[in-house]
Amino acid sequence: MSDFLNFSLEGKVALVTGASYGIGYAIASAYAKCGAKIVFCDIKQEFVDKGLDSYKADGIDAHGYVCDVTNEEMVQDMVKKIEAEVGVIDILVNNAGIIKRIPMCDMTAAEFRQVIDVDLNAPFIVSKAVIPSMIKKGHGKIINICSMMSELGRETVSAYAAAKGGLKMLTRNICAEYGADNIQCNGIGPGYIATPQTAPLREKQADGSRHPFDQFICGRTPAGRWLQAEELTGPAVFLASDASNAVNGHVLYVDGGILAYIGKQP
Ligand code: NAP
Ligand code: GCO
Repeated sequence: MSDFLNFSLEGKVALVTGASYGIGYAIASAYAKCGAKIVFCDIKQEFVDKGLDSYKADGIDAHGYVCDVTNEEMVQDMVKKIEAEVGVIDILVNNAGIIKRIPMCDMTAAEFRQVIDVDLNAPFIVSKAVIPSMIKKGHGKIINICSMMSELGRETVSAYAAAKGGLKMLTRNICAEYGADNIQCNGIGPGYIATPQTAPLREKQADGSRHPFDQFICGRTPAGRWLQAEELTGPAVFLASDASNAVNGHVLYVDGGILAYIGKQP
């Protein structure tokens, strides 16, 4: 079969950062089902162990490493270990991320920097650690998990929007710098996904009613619902496979149509 229709990840080594659960876990699990060897990292051994148990329960033989992706020395050491113990990384998904929902004038500079550090500096650090071996190998795929906030602002997420907007441009710049080395760097821009990160936005109110933000987002999504992490996996497999070798510097929004929709009329 020609590469143009090759969606297989057979034999590829995929590193997904922050993939003990949530979106990263869904993407890594899908990659395993498509034949990839799965590697993931998390900050604490307890989360890595929990992640390994989850992958095992799903029949996936994953490799887990403790690594704070904002720490360049830890990242460089982790990549060296992965190359020695699993193999050269063919696919990197910069998924690890945090958010702080604080009105900008109430947010400290330290809080702002912490979000930028995980959501923007870390994708730079991890990409920089894996690109040299991808160049030697003659190919590589980097997928950055962007956001609706790569395109839109909203109250209380100034640091997150700044980071995710920057991540969109880092995606384009890696494309520009390393496209000639047969490295494709693209983004996935999820809409609103039901994960631990958005749980506070979906909590039932004291009177049992739906969270106002839950109602707001369902009104802004043409499908009228939150998306599931598993709905990101098809696009993630496409961008990790040879079928997307001519796609570079693109952010694929998997948002149920939010960016195309002004919102439900009253
Ligand atoms: P999540 O449930 O909060 O999971 C985030 C993961 O990142 C956790 O495993 C977390 O590990 C890990 N992590 C955080 N900081 C880290 C660090 N310094 N080093 C290593 N790992 C770290 O989030 P999610 O909803 O799955 O989101 C995953 C990605 O998608 C994020 O980049 C997020 O911004 C993005 N996104 C989410 C949505 C959504 O609606 N959920 C939409 C668009 C984009 P710990 O458990 O140890 O903290
Ligand atoms: C928020 C949400 C969003 C989602 C996602 C949307 O507080 O608005 O957490 O930021 O996480 O990034 O694409």
